[in-house]
Amino acid sequence: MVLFATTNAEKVREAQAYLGPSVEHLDYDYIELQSESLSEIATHGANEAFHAAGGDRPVITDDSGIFIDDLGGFPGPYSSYVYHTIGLSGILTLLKKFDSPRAYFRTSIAYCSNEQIVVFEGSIKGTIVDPRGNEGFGYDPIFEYNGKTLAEMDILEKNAISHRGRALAKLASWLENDPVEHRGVK
Ligand code: ITT
Repeated sequence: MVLFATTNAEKVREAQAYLGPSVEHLDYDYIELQSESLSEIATHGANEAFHAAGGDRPVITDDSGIFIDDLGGFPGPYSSYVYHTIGLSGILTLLKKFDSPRAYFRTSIAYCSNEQIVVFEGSIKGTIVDPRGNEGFGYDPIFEYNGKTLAEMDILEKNAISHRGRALAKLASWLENDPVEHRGVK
């Protein structure tokens, strides 16, 4: 059993689609470190959430961001703030003069137990387009990969190619090879 500390239930759905029901949602809002590194933010959050949850069950956190090349990587680690302020339409306005702006998503998943903290990363390159699709969440409608936005993919399709799916794949294979502590997680 692994606790997934996040305020975002959609992330948990994606992790459960990958790792199964042994991933349990811990609705916990950890203090986000002011950092440009997703991995540092996730690690700090995992450590905090692990102790807040009692310190007897492994905890994962996921810090993700979208990095737009023409905007120098903005919003990157500030993706949540930007999503809740200017939103998708604000991003599209900023990108008006650019033709097929390229971007990538990145996820850092931090796993914290009483023995260790390990980070797993994944990324995906794509293009920013006008919104399409009703699946997914966040920036999915404006992020196109291979002709489809992430919001035009079901959860399994998205997991197969996404930043989070790639990080989850690394976590899954690490859990499979890891001893005692995690047996039964996957
Ligand atoms: P927690 O920090 O509580 O886990 P959050 O939603 O704030 O939840 P992030 O800071 O990692 O998570 O997310 C930054 C922003 O990027 C936020 O607006 C998300 O909706 C968005 N986002 C994260 N993963 C995404 C994905 O797979 N597809 C589209 N948008 C995503």
